[in-house]
Amino acid sequence: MITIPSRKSVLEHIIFYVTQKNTAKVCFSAKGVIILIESLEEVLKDPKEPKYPLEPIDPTWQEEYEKPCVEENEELKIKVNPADPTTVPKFVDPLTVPSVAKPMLSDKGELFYNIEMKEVKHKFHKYFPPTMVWGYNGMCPGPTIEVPKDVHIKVKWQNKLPLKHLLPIDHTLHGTMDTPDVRTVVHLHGANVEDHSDGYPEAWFSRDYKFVGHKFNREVYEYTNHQAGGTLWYHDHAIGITRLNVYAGLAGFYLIRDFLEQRLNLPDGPYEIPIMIQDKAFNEDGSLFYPDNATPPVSNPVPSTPSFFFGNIIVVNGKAWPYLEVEPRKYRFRILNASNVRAYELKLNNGAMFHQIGTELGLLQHPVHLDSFILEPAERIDLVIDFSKYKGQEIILENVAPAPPSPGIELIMKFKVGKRLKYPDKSTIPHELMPHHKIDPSQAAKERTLHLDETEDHYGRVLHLLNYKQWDAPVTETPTLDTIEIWHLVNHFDFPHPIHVHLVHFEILGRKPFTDEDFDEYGNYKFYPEKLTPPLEYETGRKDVVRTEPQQVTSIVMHFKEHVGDYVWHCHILEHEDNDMMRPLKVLEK
Ligand SMILES: [Cu+2]
Repeated sequence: MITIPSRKSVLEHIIFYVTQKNTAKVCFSAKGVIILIESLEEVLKDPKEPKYPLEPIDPTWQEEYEKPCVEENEELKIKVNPADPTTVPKFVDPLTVPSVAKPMLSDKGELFYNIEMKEVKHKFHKYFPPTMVWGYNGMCPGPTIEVPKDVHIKVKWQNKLPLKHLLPIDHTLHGTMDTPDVRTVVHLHGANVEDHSDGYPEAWFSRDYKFVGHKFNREVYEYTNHQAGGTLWYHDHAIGITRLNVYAGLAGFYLIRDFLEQRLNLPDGPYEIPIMIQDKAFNEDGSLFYPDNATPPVSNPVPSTPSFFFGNIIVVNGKAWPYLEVEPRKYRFRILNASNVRAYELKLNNGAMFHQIGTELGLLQHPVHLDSFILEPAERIDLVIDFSKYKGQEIILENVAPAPPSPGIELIMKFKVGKRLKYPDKSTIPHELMPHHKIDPSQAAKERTLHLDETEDHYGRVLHLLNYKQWDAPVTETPTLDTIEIWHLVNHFDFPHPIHVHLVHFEILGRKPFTDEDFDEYGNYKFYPEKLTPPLEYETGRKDVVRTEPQQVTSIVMHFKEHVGDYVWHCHILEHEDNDMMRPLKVLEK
């Protein structure tokens, strides 16, 4: 195994080389610049001209962008209480962009990543004391994994965490009674992947694999990346404690780059930035706060998981209410809501438009121009903002979602638009983005009516269920390989739940309020496509999470076309997923 060095003369951006059947090698940069080459030797002898040279074209750029923005203010530091968001100054930390994970290249030409989960101290805010968190490679968010479509990679996810959990464990939830408190398993959210590498909740492992769950089968996960380019993310999925592990920091981006995308001339390199939004809460000493009781509280058991927990501090890429200095040009942002519960409705405060180019799992056919959009937990959107008309202005990315209110929660981050360009902006937002073949719902082999409802558990707490069944009940969703299915998600609650199906990408057919009349004598939903309200314009592409509206049926269609085996589907409100809104999904052989 050798580590491929980055080479300054090709640009520090270049991270690794991919061998493709010895016919050609692909040089793939960390910043999205893909250069085809004949051999590694060729690159080393004759570096290609980089798209973004190290020296800026406009030398005056540096004066504007490299000045310090916020001076240390000792007086302010004393007044800041991390437990009280009203005392926390906004937009004092620059947005950080997670670094790109560096793989090793094996003798067989395979790309191999070794990623360790570690407990580290992290600064969420300039004036907060350091906070103990759990991070992949000790980073919050974890390092971004960038891979070209169809290039096979291997990842060894290693648990190097302490034996005691950072946060209160509820030992009454599924999978928590006879397992070590600190256990992890990594799910690559949005991946078309074999079941052995999907991160099944019961395939968990403790530190150094000392204890493993009954579904554990391997230390090294394999990802073929055989799917369209998209904005995936990896996060913890361990049974019964997913909400705690993700909240503690175990989440990161995974971007699949599509060669078809390169011809589009979208903003790239330093002008393409992933943005992970989370809400967190802190104690006065800067440690992470997570409640130890249910909503409403119970006297026994304690700790009890809450069924909702909203943080009161917005964290973007690991920084509380950061700012980003941008040039007056187009930028591409891939925005992920990695919060446990909170949904956001995002808007720019000066009325500027978002130009959506993609959903979770790929580019749209045509861009969609939006002035706001909702992101439920785990949803992603791929969009371009053009700052060229706003030279010298400050623009706030706002959250206009109505609930639940908290001081400052209406603010996400600030863009400070400079007056000068470092390089001319030659990027475009083409009208034709990516060809898209819709799944034909008339070809569905099966329809399933699946209810989202609640009951009460032994201790009088709310228990959330899918189709009236708990996690441990035998599998009921068993699609056959190479069939199309339509799922009707019937939300009986008075609030939305984001439903995520592993393995497949789906399309939203539409939604419809329901009454008893909508179901036949067997309880099956009577599906009339013409009666549906179509999906919102920003939901029309490939999805892996859908907002199921309260008191409505949300119909989705999907093709189980590549892998068989054990997967899951669940609510992505992590407090619900852990208790007990998750069900097995088993894809059967033809
Ligand atoms: Cu839910």
